Amino acid sequence: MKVCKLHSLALVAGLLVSASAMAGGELNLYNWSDYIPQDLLKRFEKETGIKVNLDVFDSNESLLAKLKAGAKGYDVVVPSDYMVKIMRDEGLLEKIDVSKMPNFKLVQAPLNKPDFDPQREYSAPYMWGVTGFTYDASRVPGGKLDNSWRSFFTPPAALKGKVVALNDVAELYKAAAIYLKVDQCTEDPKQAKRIQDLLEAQKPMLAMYNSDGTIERMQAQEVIMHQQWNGAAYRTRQKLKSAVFVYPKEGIPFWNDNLVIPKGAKNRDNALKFINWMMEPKNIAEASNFTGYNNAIKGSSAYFVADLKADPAINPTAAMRALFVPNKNCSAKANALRDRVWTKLKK
Ligand code: SPD
Repeated sequence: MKVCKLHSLALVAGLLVSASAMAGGELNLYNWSDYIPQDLLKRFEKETGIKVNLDVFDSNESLLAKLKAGAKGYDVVVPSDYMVKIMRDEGLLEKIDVSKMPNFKLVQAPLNKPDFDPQREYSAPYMWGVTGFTYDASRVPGGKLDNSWRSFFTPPAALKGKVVALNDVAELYKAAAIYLKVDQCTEDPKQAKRIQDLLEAQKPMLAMYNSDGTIERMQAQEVIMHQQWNGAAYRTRQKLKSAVFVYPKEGIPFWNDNLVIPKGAKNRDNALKFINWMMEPKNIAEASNFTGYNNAIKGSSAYFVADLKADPAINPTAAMRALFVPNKNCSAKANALRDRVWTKLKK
């Protein structure tokens, strides 16, 4: 009887919660996997009465393909820098004048006026970070690898089948281009062929191409080396103390991800509310503490946990910054060369 009473109380409470969540309507968020904490979304729901539905993707290209195929259900999606421009040019985004939002004053330079959206008409900053690779020092010959893309593209023979590359054409092609000192937007078929040859030669060393589950795969010691984003590397190191994240000396891919509203989103007002809410220092800091990446919001670092504050990728030195290679929007010719390399590689 007591159990029954408690049960019905819980049911009533549950109904009340979902009724109040429904009162503010819904928000359909399409984000990278493992890229926002559930607790933060719960707090947004509690504070606004807006129910959040989360769906996930694993690359900018799959996000683009989904939207181009006509997916209509999303209110906020999270493309990287170059992809904001592509989506904008393809007419896939709502103009939302982020620079006029109340919290925009907190966005720090240079991400208040990025090349891909200089007036911040379409996008708000989410996380920023870099791409390198992590290895397990306890399992590589000699306990140390050179801090060069060479270690990743031509790993020691002992690592055969224990290396993973991101399943991301933009990331892998760009890293190879940096290593070979080729422009990431090369229009020269000979240079693209050099990239192709490098990636084809690396392929037999790989266990797979996969951008999801990188942290778990490393922590479980299923593999020894993984191309990774710095936040994933930070989280890997929390459980695998022998994990070392490499900032390659030839150049460090730099990116930033953004919140945008796809054209025709049904819950536009809720999406605008969410985007402005995410620019609150405390809120975006909670996302940083979970993901392990920095963000562009002034005052948020005061809420960072100590480990995150101490991470070199969060406060890069001038020497590290000098090695950052931001994403570029390449010509159609360059993209066609790159896509041909990828299609051949994945056959
Ligand atoms: N877990 C997803 C993390 C996404 C990090 N940003 C991706 C940038 C791609 N260039």
